[in-house]
Amino acid sequence: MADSLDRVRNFIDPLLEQALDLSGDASPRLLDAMRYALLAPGKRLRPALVLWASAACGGSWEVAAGPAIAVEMIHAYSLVHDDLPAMDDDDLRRGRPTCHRAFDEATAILCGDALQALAFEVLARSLPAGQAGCGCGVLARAAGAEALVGGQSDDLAAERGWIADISASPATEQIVWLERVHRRKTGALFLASLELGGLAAGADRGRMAMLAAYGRAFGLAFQIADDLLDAEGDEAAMGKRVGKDAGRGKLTFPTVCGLEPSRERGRALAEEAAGAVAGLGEAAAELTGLARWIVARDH
Ligand code: GRG
Repeated sequence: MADSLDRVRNFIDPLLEQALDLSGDASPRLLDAMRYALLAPGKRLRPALVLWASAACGGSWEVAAGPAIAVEMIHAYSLVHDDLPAMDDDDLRRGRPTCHRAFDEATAILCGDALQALAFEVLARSLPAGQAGCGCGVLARAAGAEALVGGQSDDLAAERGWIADISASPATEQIVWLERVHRRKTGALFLASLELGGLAAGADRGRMAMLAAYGRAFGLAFQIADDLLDAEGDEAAMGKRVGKDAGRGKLTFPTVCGLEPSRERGRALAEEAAGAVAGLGEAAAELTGLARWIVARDH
């Protein structure tokens, strides 16, 4: 899987760089921050999902490239804003100082704003008009109040005591709450990656349904693995602070369900994701491999 992800990175990173080749009207400091955040060494999971979903439905990487870039821009913006002092207040991301540490807080806010807007500009011009409109709708929904931003807002509300203390509820209710937050905060952008890949390939309804079922299971598997890595992972390998969740008494899958049951659930979800795209045959081999890798990774 490492080689496959390297191939995606080698394909997508020059295109991300090109997409930041903006006119002289863009502020130089803002542009530097956008480059810093977007080109930082991430795993490029979301572009990989767009490209591999498209390929699994007979599409080409070239046609799916615009949506793949757009999703990574939304992801990069969300990380920059999540790291801000008003949110998670982190100083390390992707092995480097966070954007507001490397630049300043105002520039980091503007950098996120500009990456978000650019994502839609890139997506709008990368596909034929009908598909582009549909793609912008898919991405906007995944990035908005009902998904990424809404999930983040509920997560903060629980952490800061703005809503009733969830940790006082029975474990079954805590799990429902956790899944609802993460389906929106983390899962929605993964699901949108699968949908955009299918859209770029002109996939029929049956294939779109397979990709969506994969995306839903993958998103939750990813989050459980991310929680486990925060509990047990290595800071150098992760390129970000670990142990933050426990330090803040934050509700996570391992704290509610325990380490081993969480690991088992992650593995079961990875198999569910693999099973969802089994009907696409060998063309979905990368998607299957990624689902299994995501719960076995160390970063
Ligand atoms: C601030 C609007 C707004 C949303 C924030 C994405 C997010 C919502 C918060 C990020 C906090 C976090 C660490 C969530 C866990 C899941 C996650 C998105 C991890 C990072 O994704 P990876 O592992 O990162 O794909 P790389 O750096 O490899 O791209």
